This record gives sequence, structure tokens and C-alpha cells, in this order.
Amino acid sequence: MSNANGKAATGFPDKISAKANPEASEATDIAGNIIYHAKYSPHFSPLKFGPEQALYATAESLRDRLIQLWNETYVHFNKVDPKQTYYLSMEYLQGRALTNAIGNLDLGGPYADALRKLGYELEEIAEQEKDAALGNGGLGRLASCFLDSMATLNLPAWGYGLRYRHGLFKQLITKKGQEEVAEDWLEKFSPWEIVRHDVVFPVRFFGNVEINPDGSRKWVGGDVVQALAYDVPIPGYKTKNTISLRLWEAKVRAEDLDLFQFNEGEYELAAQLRSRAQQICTVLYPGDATENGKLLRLKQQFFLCSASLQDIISRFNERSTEGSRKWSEFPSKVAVQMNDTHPTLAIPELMRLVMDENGLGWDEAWDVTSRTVGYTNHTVLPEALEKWSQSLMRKLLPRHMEIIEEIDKRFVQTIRNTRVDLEDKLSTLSILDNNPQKPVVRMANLCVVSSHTVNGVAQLHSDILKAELFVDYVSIWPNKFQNKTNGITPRRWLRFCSPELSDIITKWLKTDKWITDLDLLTGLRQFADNEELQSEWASAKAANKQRLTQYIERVTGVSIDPNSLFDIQVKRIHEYKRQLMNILGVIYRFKKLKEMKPEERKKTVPRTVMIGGKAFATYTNAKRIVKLVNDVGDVVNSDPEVNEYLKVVFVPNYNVTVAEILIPGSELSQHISTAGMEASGTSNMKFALNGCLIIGTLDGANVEIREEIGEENFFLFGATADQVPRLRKEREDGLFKPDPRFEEAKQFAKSGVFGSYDYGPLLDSLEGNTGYGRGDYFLVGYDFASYMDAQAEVDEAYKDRKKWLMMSILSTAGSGKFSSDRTIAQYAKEIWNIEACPVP
Ligand code: NBG
Repeated sequence: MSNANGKAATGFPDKISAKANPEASEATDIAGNIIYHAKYSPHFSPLKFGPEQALYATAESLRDRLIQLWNETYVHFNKVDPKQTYYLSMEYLQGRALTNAIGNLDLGGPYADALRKLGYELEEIAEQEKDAALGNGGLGRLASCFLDSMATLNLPAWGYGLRYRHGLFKQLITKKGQEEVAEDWLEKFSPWEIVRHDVVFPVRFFGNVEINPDGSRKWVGGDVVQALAYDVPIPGYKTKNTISLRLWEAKVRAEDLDLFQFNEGEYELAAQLRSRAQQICTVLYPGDATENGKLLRLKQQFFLCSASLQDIISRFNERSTEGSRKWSEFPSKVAVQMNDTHPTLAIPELMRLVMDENGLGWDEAWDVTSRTVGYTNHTVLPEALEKWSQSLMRKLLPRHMEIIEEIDKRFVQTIRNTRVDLEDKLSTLSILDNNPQKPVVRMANLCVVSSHTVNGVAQLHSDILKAELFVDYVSIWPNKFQNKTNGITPRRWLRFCSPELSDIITKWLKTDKWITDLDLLTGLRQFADNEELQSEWASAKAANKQRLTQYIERVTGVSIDPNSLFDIQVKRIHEYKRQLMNILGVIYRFKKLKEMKPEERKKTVPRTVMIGGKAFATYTNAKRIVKLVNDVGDVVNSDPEVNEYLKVVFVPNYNVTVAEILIPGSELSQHISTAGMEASGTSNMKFALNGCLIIGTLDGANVEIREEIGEENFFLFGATADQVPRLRKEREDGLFKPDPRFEEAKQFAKSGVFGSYDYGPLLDSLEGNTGYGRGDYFLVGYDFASYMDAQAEVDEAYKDRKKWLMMSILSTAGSGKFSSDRTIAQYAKEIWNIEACPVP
């Protein structure tokens, strides 16, 4: 390997001398500091300074600076003692950190120069970094965007999560379709985390409840493991404020190793507790088909909640100078936000800590808890609304089960006393579902009953929550329910992933303030049909498409035409997201192209359809969809008549880093879920921000995106959410009449042109009118006709270059609302009641 100067990239560059310089901001000093880390905080043997060594040393040099800002932020928050927000989430999809940290610290130029002195390009070094993929999809990426905005807005806030050793699995595409491989972001180590050996809390599992003579209760016995804090710095954009993502790791103490047993040769027995502790943070979402799997997931959730709350309480108490603080002040110092129901156990755990460990009575504890916790709902899909078996909960968390029962009892009593009209609704409103077949705890109900605020993540979703899922609660607490439309950070999702487009925007707006005040993008509207802007816009898009073209060639071997329309759908594979509709549309297009004469084909708009996303390992139909897309790609891409006009690519292993390449290079993206089912979607916002047009249904945040960018700039199709129940009913009654194009596409898919794999079971989900896994629950058939019509409109629009570019500019110009800065400012004001606390 040779470096930019043509020298072999081994050994330390001699010209630059190693010199610790944590505050370096000039290229030469930075280079010296990088070399210093390579030499004196080594992780590799000393002979080589390859790209990997350079990455770790560069990250460490940057970390020096972050630590300084981070410490200042800690100290400042501690001094001012503001109310703080604690964001509890089982998922964070952080992606890579290097480019983001350099960008937020505004050190892009000096770092690029420093690395060049060492023989490297910054981009090359950045590419060495593995994604921190501690999440599944939108919910986890939202949490990461929120952290970026909290830091940028100087808010006193923390993220809390788990330090999974293996993040989300790596997706391999083989002849069989998707295969999962364990991912290993910690294989070497992460340069971004700092272990805090002084921040350790015990977390108990199992055991039993003891009743003291005074009637108070105490949870004792069982297993006790230790939660150890690992902190990841979250720098704000061009501000000193640097906050923490605190990730818990499960450990045991030395004395938990049974030395006696060990010396008897009983090694496994002696280390049992250690091995049980290690399981907790091994993987994100372990399979939960077995009882063991369920138990482990519940352990993970409780581990996060218990460790975080003990930490929060100790911070609350340590501030008190004149003795202990009053508990009634707790909610004016602490806001806990539960990201979906996964951290629901924060409720009974806070109750327990306050009552059993601190001696408060029920009423005071309830007052403290219910004024502290807020709940964000992220889905209305019934299968995603968590329900835990009561017996499992009683076994693992006996004291919490008691507390939940008491909360439920009191809630039911209040309703009986005050709302006789709701008496018959109690079977769905209560927290406990005591169905003797399968008694469960309904976590969403526990959240709604206990939280001061419940919010949805897009206007339509919040409306549905109020009108359907939580309708009766709304009649009890009309002011509890809010909407907070999701957002994305404009730093990662435009400024850093598309510097070309960013520079053009800055040039035309004559300011780069849009990076923290995204509404300024509306200033582009007046230039939307300006030829000069359009041509610059087109060249930035072309550069991004070129980069994407090379990426696709590298990871899939498929060569695509950078002049074709780039059409992308990337998200988790799920039937409600309807990747199946997309691929059936492609199949239909392929069939029509095959039937055309060559001169007719020449008149069509060449397209490259890219689909990417992971299927949950046990979700059979999702995996079949992945297989189908790959098989269609194989046939289409090697068809000499058609492949000039159509390519189909399955983009493997979709993650944050891949998104950063795909989104800037996209021209059309598909957000085509059955209306009412996608709570918000956030990639739709990223695509729109990058000047990509959307084909989509009136679902989730699509509704608001269309409002903001103008309906003439959005390719709309499909049934609306309020029509869906009637359409399902009509289907059941045998009244559905399919569009001939739909039948033709399905027939062609079944005909064997795409290989020998049996697609019958997948396509059967679209057949029949009733029955489990049949009857087209997601309305692919109903929406197919208007979907194909909208796709035809896309082709027409693309033929008109000028018009398309104008629509693209208007998409970006209308995306200001979807900054996570806006979302977080609203949470801060309307839910958390916290204020900015900038480090001076
Ligand atoms: C997901 C929704 C998305 C939404 C994200 C972030 C869950 C449970 N929900 O539509 O499906 O954008 O949350 O709010 O992961």
C-alpha cells in the first residue's frame, strides 16, 4: 500500500515529531498529536502506521479535544444545576463518529491537512471506522439525531442505553437470500467510549419481597450484577457543549466468582453469575421465541432502567449542599423520557427506589414518578405493542410486579369512582390483562397511566393515537396527549454527507446559518427556476450519483448507469412498508420493456431501482421479499434487451454509513406504506432534504412533508388512512376487483422467469379474501393501480429536466420543518420544561 505521497504507508512518518497537544487546532500540531497517540497510547505493534492505525490515532487526538469540552460541560451543568433530561432508549444508531465530530468541532480543514502530512486523505481514514449500530431502524436513528440536536441546542441532557457487544447483525446476501452474521464493532475497541470506573450500580434480578414490621417492603435475594458506565461524547455543532451517551455494561464483582467451586474444578458453576451477567449486553434484541429469550430481553430492559435511575437519583442527591434535597423537587430537576415502551420499567423502578430505598409513601412516590416520566409512542401495530407475561415479570421482578398491580388497582378504582361511563372499557384500559389463558402486563397502558405526557411522532400518527388506540384515555386526561413530529439532524444528513450540495446552498443563501436554522432553506424557493442554480444543483447531484454508482459496483458488482433515474427504497423489510409492491411494479415494468420494440424502449426513461434493508431473522415473508428482489435483479440486469433501461439492485447491509452514500445520490425515493401504519418515517425527511422527490402514500410524516414542499412536488397515490378499514371489509366481503396490471405482474412473478425459488407462499399473502397471512391485509392490490399511475407521472416529470430540478430544489427548500433541532426544541419546551445551559 502506498500513501498520497507515493511512499509506503508503514512506519511512522519521521518528519513529524510526536507531541501531545490536546488543544491542537493547526494542522501541524494536530499531526504531531496524532503521531503522539500512535506512539504513546498504542493499540498496535510499533512497526506500522497503516490506515487503521491512523484511524485510531486520529480519533484519539480528536477525543483529547472532546474530553476537554466534555469536562467543561459536566462541570458547568453541575454548577448551574439546571433541570436535565434523561432520554432512555434501548436503541441508538450512531453510525460513524469521526467525520461528525470533526465537522461539529469545525476542524475539517486542519484535520484533512494534518492527515495529508501523514500521507493520508481524511475520507480514506474515515472509511476505516465501523458503524456503531446499536439499533434496528428509525427509532434508534431518531434517538441519535436527538442527541446531536440536544448538544447543539446546549440542552442539559443525557442519553442512556446499553453497550451491546454485537450491534445489529451484518446482512450477507447469498444464493439463499439474506444471511445474518454477528457484527463486531467492539472487536478491537471503540476509541469514542470512556469507561467510568467510579460509576457502578448494582442491579438485582429474581429474589423475593420481604415485609418489614412497619409494613414497608424490600426486594432481597436473587442475582445481583453490576452496571458499569461507558460514556460516549456527543459534541454539539459549533458549540462547546458536549453531552454524554451513557451506555451500561453488565459485570460482576471479583467476589462473585466462587473460588471454592473453581478450585474444585467446577469452572462453569463457579462462574455462573458472570456468564449470566455477560449475556445481558451480548446482542441487541435477542430472539424471543423461547422463554429464555423473553427473560433475557426483560432483563435487558430492566438493566437499562435500574442503572439509569440509580445514576439519575445519585446525581440529584449529590448536588445537595445543605443536607438531602426534598423529593418533591425531583420533577423540577429531572425529566425522564421513555423512547417507546422498552424502558417502561423505569416507572415501577422509580417508585421502588423512592419508596423502598428512600422511605417515601405511595402518594408522594406516585406524585414524583408521574411528574417525571414522559412516554413517546412509535407505533400502532398491535404486534409491536409490548405485553409481558405476568408470571415472567413476577419471577424476575417480584417487587415491580407488586407495584404495577397497585398502580393498576388504584387506576381501576379511580375510574370506577369517577367515570362510570368507562366501566365497560376497563378490560382494555387497565394495565393488567388478566385473561386466564395468558395474563399479561400491557406496557403501553402502564406508560399512559403513569406519564405526564404521551406523544406521537407525526401529526397523523398522533391523531390516530388520540382517535383510536388511546381514545378513552383522552377522555380521562384530555391534556396529556401531544404531537412531536420527528426530525433529522441537518449536520449528518446534509452538511456532512453532501458537502457539494451544502456549499451550493450556502452560496445561494449567502449564509451557512441554515445548518442550525433549517427554516432558512425556504430562501431557496425564489431561485428554484434559476438556471444557474439549477445547473450547479444538477452537477452536485451528478457527483453524488457518480459516488453511489462506484459504491454499487464495488459492493454488488453491478454496473449501473449514472444517467438513469435513481429510485431508492431503503428501510427495514416489512410487509406494511410494501417493498413487495415496489418489486411487483418493477416486474411489471420489466415485462412491458420486454414486450416493446427497440425503438419504443428508447423512448422510455432508464431507471435504476435500488432496494435495501434488513429483515428480522425470523420474519419469513420479509426474507422472501429480499430473495425476490435479488432474483429479479439477477434476471433483469443480465437481460441484454432491457438492461440499458432498467437495473434492479439489492443494496446489502443497509446501515447509517450506507445511507450517507445512497441518500445524496437519490432522485426518487419510495415511502409507500399502507396508510395509517408508518408512524412517521424519518428517511423520507432525509431524502427530501437532499432534493430527492418522493413517491408515497398519505402516511406518517409524508403528509407533513407534502404540505411543506407543495403537493405539486410530491407523487401521491393510494388509499388514505380513514379508507383502510372499509377497504379491508370490502375485501373480506369478496368485493375487491384487482387492476389487470396487478394480476399480470403476479402471474409473471409466478411464471418461473425469476428462477426456481417458490414464491407461491409469499404471493399467496396477496390472494384470497380472508385467512391468516392471506387476504392482502396491507392493500398492495388495492393501491397497485394508483401506484403504477404515479410511477408513470414520475417518468413523465423526469423527461423535463428543468421541471425536475425545480421540484428537487423545492423539496430541499421545504424541508426546514424536519430538523431534529425543531423537534427537540419542542420537546424541551412543551414536555420537559428544560432550558439551554450553554458552556461559557
Ligand atoms: C418506528 C416507526 C417509524 C418511526 C420511528 C421513529 C418503532 C417501534 N417505530 O415510522 O415505525 O419513524 O419509529 O419514530 O421502531
